[in-house]
Amino acid sequence: MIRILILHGPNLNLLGSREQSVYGTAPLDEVDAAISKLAEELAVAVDIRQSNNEGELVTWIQEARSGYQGIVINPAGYTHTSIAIRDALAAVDLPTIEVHLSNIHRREEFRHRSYIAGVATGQIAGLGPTSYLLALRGLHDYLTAPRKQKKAAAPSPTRRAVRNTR
Ligand code: CA2
Repeated sequence: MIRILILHGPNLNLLGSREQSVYGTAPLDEVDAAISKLAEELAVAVDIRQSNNEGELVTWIQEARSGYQGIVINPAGYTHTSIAIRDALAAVDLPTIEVHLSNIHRREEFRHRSYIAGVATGQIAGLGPTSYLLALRGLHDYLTAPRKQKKAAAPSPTRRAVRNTR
Protein backbone atom coordinates (compact mmCIF):
# COMPACT_ATOMS: atom_id res chain seq x y z
CA MET A 1 0.00 0.00 0.00
CA ILE A 2 1.24 3.52 -0.83
CA ARG A 3 2.16 5.47 2.32
CA ILE A 4 2.09 9.27 2.34
CA LEU A 5 3.34 11.60 5.06
CA ILE A 6 1.17 14.70 5.59
CA LEU A 7 2.88 17.54 7.46
CA HIS A 8 1.33 20.71 8.88
CA GLY A 9 3.75 23.46 9.89
CA PRO A 10 3.71 26.03 12.69
CA ASN A 11 0.52 27.64 13.99
CA LEU A 12 -1.76 25.44 11.90
CA ASN A 13 -2.92 23.91 15.21
CA LEU A 14 -4.75 27.27 15.65
CA LEU A 15 -6.91 26.74 12.57
CA GLY A 16 -10.55 27.62 13.07
CA SER A 17 -9.90 29.59 16.24
CA ARG A 18 -8.77 32.92 14.73
CA GLU A 19 -7.96 34.59 11.40
CA GLN A 20 -11.02 32.82 10.01
CA SER A 21 -11.34 35.30 7.16
CA VAL A 22 -7.94 34.14 5.85
CA TYR A 23 -7.76 30.46 6.84
CA GLY A 24 -11.42 29.48 7.21
CA THR A 25 -13.47 28.09 10.07
CA ALA A 26 -12.52 24.42 10.01
CA PRO A 27 -10.30 23.30 12.89
CA LEU A 28 -7.26 21.17 12.07
CA ASP A 29 -8.85 17.92 13.26
CA GLU A 30 -11.70 18.48 10.78
CA VAL A 31 -9.18 19.01 7.96
CA ASP A 32 -7.37 15.85 9.08
CA ALA A 33 -10.62 13.88 9.11
CA ALA A 34 -11.34 14.93 5.51
CA ILE A 35 -7.79 13.92 4.49
CA SER A 36 -8.19 10.51 6.19
CA LYS A 37 -11.57 9.95 4.49
CA LEU A 38 -10.08 10.65 1.05
CA ALA A 39 -7.07 8.45 1.85
CA GLU A 40 -9.43 5.58 2.58
CA GLU A 41 -11.22 6.11 -0.76
CA LEU A 42 -7.88 6.13 -2.58
CA ALA A 43 -6.63 3.13 -0.58
CA VAL A 44 -3.50 4.95 0.57
CA ALA A 45 -2.15 5.06 4.11
CA VAL A 46 -1.60 8.55 5.53
CA ASP A 47 0.36 9.60 8.58
CA ILE A 48 -0.69 13.15 9.55
CA ARG A 49 1.47 15.29 11.87
CA GLN A 50 1.70 18.93 12.96
CA SER A 51 4.66 20.69 14.52
CA ASN A 52 5.59 24.22 15.52
CA ASN A 53 9.24 23.21 15.48
CA GLU A 54 11.42 23.46 12.36
CA GLY A 55 13.88 20.79 13.55
CA GLU A 56 11.09 18.32 14.24
CA LEU A 57 9.71 18.82 10.72
CA VAL A 58 13.24 18.30 9.29
CA THR A 59 13.61 15.07 11.30
CA TRP A 60 10.23 13.73 10.14
CA ILE A 61 11.11 14.54 6.51
CA GLN A 62 14.46 12.72 6.85
CA GLU A 63 12.75 9.69 8.41
CA ALA A 64 10.20 9.55 5.57
CA ARG A 65 12.91 8.10 3.34
CA SER A 66 12.12 4.69 4.77
CA GLY A 67 8.49 3.71 4.60
CA TYR A 68 6.86 6.55 2.66
CA GLN A 69 6.47 7.09 -1.08
CA GLY A 70 5.52 10.78 -0.96
CA ILE A 71 4.99 13.88 1.17
CA VAL A 72 2.25 16.51 1.33
CA ILE A 73 3.47 19.52 3.31
CA ASN A 74 2.05 22.86 4.36
CA PRO A 75 5.25 24.42 5.74
CA ALA A 76 3.19 27.45 6.88
CA GLY A 77 5.49 30.34 7.92
CA TYR A 78 8.58 28.20 7.23
CA THR A 79 7.66 28.28 3.52
CA HIS A 80 9.19 31.73 3.33
CA THR A 81 12.22 31.22 5.57
CA SER A 82 13.38 27.63 5.85
CA ILE A 83 16.37 26.50 3.84
CA ALA A 84 16.61 23.58 6.33
CA ILE A 85 13.21 22.20 5.30
CA ARG A 86 14.06 22.71 1.63
CA ASP A 87 17.38 20.88 2.08
CA ALA A 88 15.67 17.98 3.88
CA LEU A 89 13.09 17.62 1.09
CA ALA A 90 15.83 17.74 -1.55
CA ALA A 91 17.84 15.12 0.37
CA VAL A 92 15.01 12.58 0.71
CA ASP A 93 14.02 13.20 -2.91
CA LEU A 94 10.44 11.92 -2.49
CA PRO A 95 7.62 13.29 -4.65
CA THR A 96 6.31 16.22 -2.62
CA ILE A 97 3.32 18.51 -2.95
CA GLU A 98 3.47 21.92 -1.23
CA VAL A 99 0.10 23.02 0.09
CA HIS A 100 -1.31 26.34 1.26
CA LEU A 101 -4.79 27.17 2.46
CA SER A 102 -4.51 30.75 1.24
CA ASN A 103 -3.24 31.96 -2.12
CA ILE A 104 0.22 33.07 -1.03
CA HIS A 105 0.76 34.77 -4.40
CA ARG A 106 -2.00 37.34 -3.87
CA ARG A 107 -1.00 38.16 -0.29
CA GLU A 108 1.88 40.23 1.13
CA GLU A 109 5.02 40.29 -0.97
CA PHE A 110 7.05 38.34 1.62
CA ARG A 111 4.71 35.37 1.12
CA HIS A 112 5.33 35.25 -2.63
CA ARG A 113 8.71 33.58 -2.19
CA SER A 114 8.65 29.89 -1.33
CA TYR A 115 11.91 28.13 -0.51
CA ILE A 116 10.00 24.85 -0.90
CA ALA A 117 8.55 25.26 -4.40
CA GLY A 118 11.90 24.65 -6.12
CA VAL A 119 12.20 21.14 -4.68
CA ALA A 120 8.48 20.24 -4.79
CA THR A 121 6.74 18.20 -7.46
CA GLY A 122 3.88 20.69 -7.39
CA GLN A 123 2.17 23.40 -5.37
CA ILE A 124 -1.52 23.91 -4.56
CA ALA A 125 -2.63 27.13 -2.88
CA GLY A 126 -5.72 29.16 -2.21
CA LEU A 127 -8.48 26.57 -1.90
CA GLY A 128 -8.69 26.24 1.87
CA PRO A 129 -8.79 22.65 3.17
CA THR A 130 -9.53 21.47 -0.38
CA SER A 131 -5.88 22.31 -1.19
CA TYR A 132 -4.85 19.29 0.92
CA LEU A 133 -7.39 17.01 -0.76
CA LEU A 134 -6.26 18.01 -4.25
CA ALA A 135 -2.65 17.52 -3.19
CA LEU A 136 -3.35 14.01 -1.90
CA ARG A 137 -5.29 13.08 -5.02
CA GLY A 138 -2.60 14.57 -7.26
CA LEU A 139 0.21 12.81 -5.43
CA HIS A 140 -1.70 9.51 -5.58
CA ASP A 141 -2.14 9.93 -9.36
CA TYR A 142 1.53 10.88 -9.74
CA LEU A 143 2.67 7.81 -7.79
CA THR A 144 0.40 5.34 -9.58
CA ALA A 145 0.73 6.68 -13.17
CA PRO A 146 2.72 4.40 -15.44
CA ARG A 147 6.16 5.91 -15.94
CA LYS A 148 7.89 5.99 -19.33
CA GLN A 149 10.69 3.42 -19.44
CA LYS A 150 14.19 4.78 -19.70
CA LYS A 151 15.42 4.47 -23.31
CA ALA A 152 17.52 1.32 -23.80
CA ALA A 153 21.21 2.17 -24.17
CA ALA A 154 22.35 2.39 -27.78
CA PRO A 155 24.58 -0.48 -28.89
CA SER A 156 28.27 0.31 -28.58
CA PRO A 157 30.07 1.31 -31.83
CA THR A 158 32.06 -1.96 -31.79
CA ARG A 159 28.97 -4.15 -31.51
CA ARG A 160 27.28 -2.11 -34.25
CA ALA A 161 30.29 -2.55 -36.48
CA VAL A 162 30.30 -6.32 -35.90
CA ARG A 163 26.61 -6.53 -36.66
CA ASN A 164 27.03 -4.50 -39.87
CA THR A 165 29.67 -6.87 -41.27
CA ARG A 166 27.26 -9.83 -41.28
O1 CA2 B 1 -2.01 29.62 3.51
C1 CA2 B 1 -1.32 28.82 4.13
O2 CA2 B 1 -1.61 27.64 4.28
C2 CA2 B 1 -0.05 29.31 4.83
O3 CA2 B 1 0.93 28.28 4.72
C3 CA2 B 1 -0.41 29.55 6.28
C4 CA2 B 1 0.72 30.15 7.09
C5 CA2 B 1 1.31 31.37 6.40
O4 CA2 B 1 2.44 31.85 7.11
C6 CA2 B 1 1.69 31.08 4.97
O5 CA2 B 1 2.17 32.28 4.37
C7 CA2 B 1 0.52 30.56 4.19
C8 CA2 B 1 0.23 30.56 8.48
C9 CA2 B 1 -0.35 29.45 9.27
C10 CA2 B 1 -0.93 30.02 10.52
O6 CA2 B 1 -2.25 29.54 10.66
C11 CA2 B 1 -3.06 30.17 11.52
C12 CA2 B 1 -4.34 29.66 11.62
C13 CA2 B 1 -5.24 30.26 12.45
C14 CA2 B 1 -4.87 31.34 13.22
C15 CA2 B 1 -3.61 31.85 13.12
C16 CA2 B 1 -2.69 31.26 12.27
